[in-house]
Amino acid sequence: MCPLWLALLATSYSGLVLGQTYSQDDINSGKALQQMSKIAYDTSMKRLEGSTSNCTKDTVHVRKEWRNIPGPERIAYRKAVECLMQQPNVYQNISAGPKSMFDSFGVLHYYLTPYVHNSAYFLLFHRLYIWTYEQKLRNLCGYTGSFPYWEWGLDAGGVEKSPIFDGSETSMGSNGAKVGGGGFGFGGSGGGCVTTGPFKNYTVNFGPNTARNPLAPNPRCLKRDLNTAMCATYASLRNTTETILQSPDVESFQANVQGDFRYPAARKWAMAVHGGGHFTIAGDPGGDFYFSPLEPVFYLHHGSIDRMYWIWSQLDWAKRQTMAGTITMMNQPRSRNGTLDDVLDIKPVGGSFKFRELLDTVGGTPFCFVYE
Ligand SMILES: *[C@@H]1O[C@H](CO)[C@@H](O)[C@H](O)[C@H]1NC(C)=O
Ligand SMILES: *[C@@H]1O[C@H](CO)[C@@H](O)[C@H](O)[C@H]1NC(C)=O
Ligand SMILES: *[C@@H]1O[C@H](CO)[C@@H](O)[C@H](O)[C@H]1NC(C)=O
Ligand SMILES: *[C@@H]1O[C@H](CO)[C@@H](O)[C@H](O)[C@H]1NC(C)=O
Ligand SMILES: *[C@@H]1O[C@H](CO)[C@@H](O)[C@H](O)[C@H]1NC(C)=O
Ligand SMILES: [Cu+2]
Repeated sequence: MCPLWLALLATSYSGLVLGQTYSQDDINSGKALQQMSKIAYDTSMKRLEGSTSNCTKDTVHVRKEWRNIPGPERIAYRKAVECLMQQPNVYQNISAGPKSMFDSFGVLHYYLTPYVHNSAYFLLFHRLYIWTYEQKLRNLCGYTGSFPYWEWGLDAGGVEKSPIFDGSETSMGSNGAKVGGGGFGFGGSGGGCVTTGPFKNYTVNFGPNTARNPLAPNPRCLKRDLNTAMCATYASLRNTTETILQSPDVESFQANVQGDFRYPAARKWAMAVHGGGHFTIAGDPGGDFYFSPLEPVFYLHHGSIDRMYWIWSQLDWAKRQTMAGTITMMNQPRSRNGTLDDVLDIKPVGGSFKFRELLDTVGGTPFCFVYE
């Protein structure tokens, strides 16, 4: 005999999370996501009450959606990114292509791509990666505001109008100039160089991945090909919410987030929120699997992936501190399973940590942040 609540817990169909049910309307509108985010926030804060580290309720950083950050703070964030583009590159002896600390993050991602996508390390690597970037903005460039994320679903009605891409002073720059016939999948509305506002003058220094020497100098403009259909079809509020609700364990969660076709249940997500967000920006280097971090909005996009992971894990924190999968992309070449005792070393860009240390965003070693 199985008590009803246990049966409910064991069921993982849409709309039900730990006994909480959400209507389809609340899922589609983002209300359910907001409520789950609140539960996650409260769960993390509660853990901080017993904190023995220097991460406390007073020191914890709250990451925010771009449009919930005041204009002057968004400008300060963008200026800090421009500052990072002026700081010294830490891979000085590999090639003349990379020129700045901002570029160093692109080099690191290029090196690690075959191990940190569709593998055991995807979620925790990207968590450490964007956090390290945040630390550089703070420590090298004096940024003191909130670290932003991009809730894609808020732009499903028109990415060009997004406060992230509207080309205003408080945005991250505009769409690319309209060019004919380009675009991935449905075809975007730009495709050329960013025309207005921040990052209009940013020079992408190396790449693409298809170049004979991808790290060699190749100065060019930043191109974007904003794609509202991509956003609405794969990264809607409903997609984000149901991905969280329909993933009972980390293996299915990471498969659903990435649309990993090795998993039959993950196939319906197709491009999924991860690819959906990337290809909503698209262009060059935004659409480049290896060099997408040279697109400044990459970090807002992966902020949202990390927020999803944070919400998902807080919803059943006791059971969701696990790792699944092998240590190569799509298990090619075949490799062993990853473990939480594996070490993630991102020197010289950042530090070296056991994956286990990266599970808790309020653990204090190294992380101390939550999302709202
Ligand atoms: C906590 O302490 C460590 C080392 O003692 C330091 O690196 C880190 O920045 C501190 N974190 C916070 C949130 O103060
Ligand atoms: C670059 O320098 C680093 C640190 O000095 C060294 O570990 C690495 O082997 C060098 N790489 C090349 C290609 O020379
Ligand atoms: C880009 O550079 C030009 C020439 O230096 C300058 O006039 C313009 O203000 C810059 N635009 C932006 C958005 O920074
Ligand atoms: C993703 O969201 C869109 C818009 O709400 C919806 O049409 C689509 O069916 C969703 N995808 C999946 C796999 O549920
Ligand atoms: C690797 O993990 C899978 C499940 O994720 C498991 O079935 C398999 O036994 C593990 N392999 C080893 C060698 O532990
Ligand atoms: Cu990546």
